[in-house]
Order: sequence, then structure tokens, then C-alpha cells
Amino acid sequence: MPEFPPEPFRIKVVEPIKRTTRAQRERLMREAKYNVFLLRAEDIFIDLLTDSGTSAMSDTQWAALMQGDESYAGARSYFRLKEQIERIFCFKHFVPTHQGRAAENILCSLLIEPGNAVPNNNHFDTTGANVRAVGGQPVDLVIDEAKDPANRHPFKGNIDLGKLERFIEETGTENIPFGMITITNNAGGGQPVSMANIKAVGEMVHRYGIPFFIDACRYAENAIFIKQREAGYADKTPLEIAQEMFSAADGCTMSAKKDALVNIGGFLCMNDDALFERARQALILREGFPTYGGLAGRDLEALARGLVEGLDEDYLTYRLNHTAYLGERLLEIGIPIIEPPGGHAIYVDAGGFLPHIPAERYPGQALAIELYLEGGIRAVELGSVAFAYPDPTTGEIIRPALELVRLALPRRVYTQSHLDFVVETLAAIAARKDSIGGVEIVKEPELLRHFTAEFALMG
Ligand code: P61
Repeated sequence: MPEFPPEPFRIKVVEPIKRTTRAQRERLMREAKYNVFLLRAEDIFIDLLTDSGTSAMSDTQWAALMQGDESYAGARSYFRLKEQIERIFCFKHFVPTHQGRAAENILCSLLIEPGNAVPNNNHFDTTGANVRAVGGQPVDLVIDEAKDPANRHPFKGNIDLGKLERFIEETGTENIPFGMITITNNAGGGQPVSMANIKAVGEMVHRYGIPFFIDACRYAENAIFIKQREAGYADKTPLEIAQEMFSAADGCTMSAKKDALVNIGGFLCMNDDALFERARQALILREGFPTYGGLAGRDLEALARGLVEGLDEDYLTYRLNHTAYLGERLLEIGIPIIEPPGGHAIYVDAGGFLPHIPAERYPGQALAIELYLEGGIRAVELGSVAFAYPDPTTGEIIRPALELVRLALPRRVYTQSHLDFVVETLAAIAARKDSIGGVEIVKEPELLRHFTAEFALMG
């Protein structure tokens, strides 16, 4: 078997992508105010902005769309989805939602009181925002190894159990409505969480009488990491591993736009009967009737099949290899990344790559701009542009530990030769990196500035 085996699928439908010239990209980037979110997608050659909702569906999923039952209540497609969710996630109840953040929104608004705190390895931004929106405080308790990009800990998404116990003792159980863990840990480099850690976190919060929810977006990638890296799981199937992970929890939030291989969809699962009743009522207000919850019948069909395909072992093995291929090739040419490669993305350490650009001149944004100018590639800055904020009392700018650029890999979309092109583009940038200057922000909104801020090159 080669180290990086080929794609376990062949291409039946193609979508052309456009090459542009350097001169065109310079003009387009200038017109987009040096913010890659403001570019038109059709002007991008390889789009690595996100792995969310960008998967290619299979022939089976496309065929399933025709079988969507669009009945308002009790649609056949709902029961097909229910069967798969019960088989894989094993919780007593679920409600479908239009995407992950809607599931988070319902969970947070039903359980969090102002002044509460929620522990997690790292809250993703929508999860943290939903906790804050109802007066709660998101608290990140990932292990310290996660903060060192070169540390090759096999489960860098783990929660630090010592920190968790201290957090519970200091905060008081009455102020912690639930605990969470994000698998894989997107905000921490797409790193997996071990089965031992999921179980230990579940046992600890349960010992204190606190419910435990899993942010399950990339649960299948987490399961195959466990199979490959954790003793005792080599002979288990991804399905068996998934069932065991979820047995440690009381429910989960899911963005089906990731490991369920669909372009839209999500759900919220729980065992608690009373919580389910309240969630159903909240769903009716915000999303729709409980058997469709903000989705069309055809979306439910595609999702039911995507859940099955997303757990296929050949696919998952390829998926991790595909991402690792990009990461290992970048390391070979001296580009620093968060190691080891994550499941859905490679996170380039832009601060380490462009050490002459200080954090206040946004090395991650400078690199994201260069990726587009050099190769028509779109990536996202996850550093001071996205995460720095002024301390509410001193006004001092609090910066994230690392200035990163994420190369997220849509599922079943790009081939290995596309990844080679990404590596070659970064090699060309590396060859002239000392001449790359920083950027400044010339206009920014109050919240989530990375989406709409405008920049200027500093030369
Ligand atoms: C992403 F820049 N992720 O990684 P929804 N939990 C986790 C996620 O990764 C996640 C959600 C919940 C995205 C999309 C995205 O500011 C941004 O279905 C671990 O997108 O509602 C989504 O799931 C939310 C990117 C979302 C962003 C918000 O690219």
C-alpha cells in the first residue's frame, strides 16, 4: 500500500474552475479590499476557505434527493434519517436543524442562565457566541500541548482533566449547566480527542451532576483517528467507535455540513425527555415542525445517506491521508504547520513562517493575500484579525497564542494534484517571503471583523 493511497472514488460530474492571471488577481484582490471573504468564488482556483457545506455528494445522495418526501409532518425522509441517527449516535431523541449553530442556539437558550459558564476543549466561534448570547461564559480547557505547534501529541484535542476539576470546584456545579467537548477540535487545529479523554470528561462532569454534550461535527474523522492511534481500537469499526464515544454523553450538537457530507443540515440529540419536549417547542418557533426542522425532505434524505458514507472506513482512511499528505509535504519544504496534521485542515503557522511581520501587522492576513495573488488559492486567517480583542478594562489588545492560516479541505472535491499545486504555490511564496510586508486594517465592523474588514498592504 502506498503511503498516500489514491482517492477511493472516481469523478462522474465535473465543475470547471477558472485560472486567472497574476494581473487579474492583483486587481480582484485590490477591489476586494484585501479581504478574501469579499472575493467572488468564481474568481478562485482552489477554495480552501472551509470544509463546511462544501463536500461533493455521491451519486447515491443525488439520487436520494428525488426520493425526498416533502410532507409537512411525518415525512418518510424523517424516519430514514431517524434510523441512521439512532444507529450511530444512540441518543433517545433528536431534532433536525438547518445547521449546527441552530442546534447550539436551542441548547444554549434552554439550559444557560446569565452568569453560567460552559467548559469545552476549545469552543468553536459559533458555539462560544451562542453561550455568550444568553449571558454565559465559554471556558476553554484544552491540554497545554495544544499550544505548541510542533508538539506531536496524538490527541492534542484532549481536555486537561486537572484544569476541568479545578474549574468545576471554583465555579460551582450550580453555575455549570453542561460541559462540552468538540471532536475534532477545530479551533485547536482539527486535532482529535481520545476515547479515554471523552470518557474521563464524561465521568468527571457526571460525578458532579453536570450533563455532557459533544460538538460532533467531525465525529467520524475523530473515530478513525482513535482507530489508528489509541490502543484497543485497531479492530473496531468507525461505527462501533462512534457509538462508544456517544455513549459517554447525554447528547450532541451536529453540523451535518462536515462529516455527514451534505451542503446544509444539522441536528441536536439528547437523552433527557423533558429537555426534548422543550427543544421541540423551541424548534417549532425557530426552525420548523419537529419532523423537518428547517430542512426540505430531500435534504433529510441526502443527510441520511451522507451519515452512512461519512463513516465508511476506506473513505475515512483516505480522508486523513489526504490531509496528512498536504501537511507532510509542506513540512518537507520548511513551512511550519500545527503538527501532527489535523483531520479536516492544515493550519499554517504564519507567525513562524513570516517572523519579520509582527502580530500587529497581521502575518496571517498577509499570507492569505499572498496565497491568492500567487496561486488563486483562498484560505482563511485565524489569528489576530479573527480573534484579537481589546481587554474591556485596560483596553490592551489580547491576541491569540498563534497567528494561523487554515487550509481547509472540502470532502471528495480536490485531488492530490490540486494539493501539489497548493504546495508549489507555498514554495514560491517561501522563496520570496522576506519581501512580503504586513497589512493594516483600514475599516472594520464592531463584531466578527474578519468577514468584512478592509485592509491595505504596508509594503
Ligand atoms: C468552519 F468562519 N465550522 O470550520 P454551522 N462547531 C464546529 C464547527 O467547526 C462549526 C460549527 C460548530 C465552520 C463554518 C464556519 O465564523 C465561522 O453548521 C466545531 O456552520 O452552523 C462550523 O456549524 C457551526 C466558519 C462557521 C466560520 C462560522 O469553517
